[in-house]
Amino acid sequence: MCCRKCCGYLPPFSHFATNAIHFGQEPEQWSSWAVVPPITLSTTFKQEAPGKNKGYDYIRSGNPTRDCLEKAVAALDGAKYSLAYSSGMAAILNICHLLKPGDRIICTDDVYAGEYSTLWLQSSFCRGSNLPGNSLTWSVFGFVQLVWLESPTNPTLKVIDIRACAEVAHKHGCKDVMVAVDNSFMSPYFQRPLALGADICMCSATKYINGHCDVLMGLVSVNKEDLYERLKFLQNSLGAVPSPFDCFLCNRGLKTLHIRMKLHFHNGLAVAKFLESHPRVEKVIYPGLPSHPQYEVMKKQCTGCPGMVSFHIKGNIKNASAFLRNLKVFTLAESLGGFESLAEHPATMTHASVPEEVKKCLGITDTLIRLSVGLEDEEDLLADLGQALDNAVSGGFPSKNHPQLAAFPRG
Ligand code: P1T
Repeated sequence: MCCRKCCGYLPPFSHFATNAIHFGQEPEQWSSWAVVPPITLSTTFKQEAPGKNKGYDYIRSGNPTRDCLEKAVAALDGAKYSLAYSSGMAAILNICHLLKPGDRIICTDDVYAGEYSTLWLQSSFCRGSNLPGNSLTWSVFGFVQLVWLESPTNPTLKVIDIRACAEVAHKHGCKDVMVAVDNSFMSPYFQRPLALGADICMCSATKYINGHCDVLMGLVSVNKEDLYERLKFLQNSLGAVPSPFDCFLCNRGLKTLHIRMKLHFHNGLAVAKFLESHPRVEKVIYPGLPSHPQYEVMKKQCTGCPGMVSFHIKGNIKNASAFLRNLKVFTLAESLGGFESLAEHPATMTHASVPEEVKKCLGITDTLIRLSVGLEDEEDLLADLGQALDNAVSGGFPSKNHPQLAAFPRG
């Protein structure tokens, strides 16, 4: 595997896009001087003598295509090290393996359902947006080894004050407490958790980082050498590593992250404002709107907002369902962060496995709809939402002629 000392890489550039495009991608590292990093499919690498290799020995331990991606991601996260995994969930499981039996995790209550089920066995969940100001929570910090934050939360988009949480955790927590932030919704373009005091930045690269809904991947960035060494050992020994082809695709997606995020923000804000002024919408949740309860925290710790907009439609589950079935530009599907607009119903889709009483407490009701606003033209997105809202509340049903909608029975 690469020792990171032998390659003569330049230090990171001072601006985001230049790092995304160039850092770790130097053509001189390949014998061909290829400008686009090649996909190295070989699972094994010839050794000069037993134990003497050119930086790589076996694909699970290290791979040149994965190395290129990890270097660029580290530069974007403002980290010394980054590690890639076969999914966001695999990245989370690797982080959990840093713990010993009996160690405790404290976790924000509103997280992606997969994380909810992975972490709940050993976690205390608490209201994330209250964490720093809650004296009861401060005493809880004294018993935890891992503080798990997701900001904004999925799907109700609560914003957590990362710096305040990290300060409290490091002051009141155990000696080796680790603060980890799931940065999947923001991407490093809008939020850098390590600079805000977190120890671990985790991302489902399946979302904005890859951005094309064609790769499943997780990423973890850290600055502390010992944490990196432990995670590197686990990455290899647990073996949940991405394929070279997926690394190539994700690295390609990364090159346009800055442009995509700007347009996601533009379209997300336009959609949020449109919904907020629409008579058939009960409530809009978008951290980039002044009406969001943690708008000030958002402005303090982020440089923008992604295309994630949640809202409550007026009425009941029938109206939510009719709205979703009437959409033509937005596709009714799980996941987020791709170039195409998606819409979903968290209560029955992404968060269906969360217990009913927890969903109720978090506000994941039958009328909650989550949008991942993509990169299409703003006018088409607003027109689509407008017609679907009209049809949803008047009880209208989709035209059978539309191919996407024909798949859904009238119910
Ligand atoms: O799907 P995967 O790459 O394993 O990532 C899991 C994950 C982790 N963290 C957050 C905040 C997530 O939203 C996810 C996956 N979420 C969805 C698939 C979804 O539709 O919400």
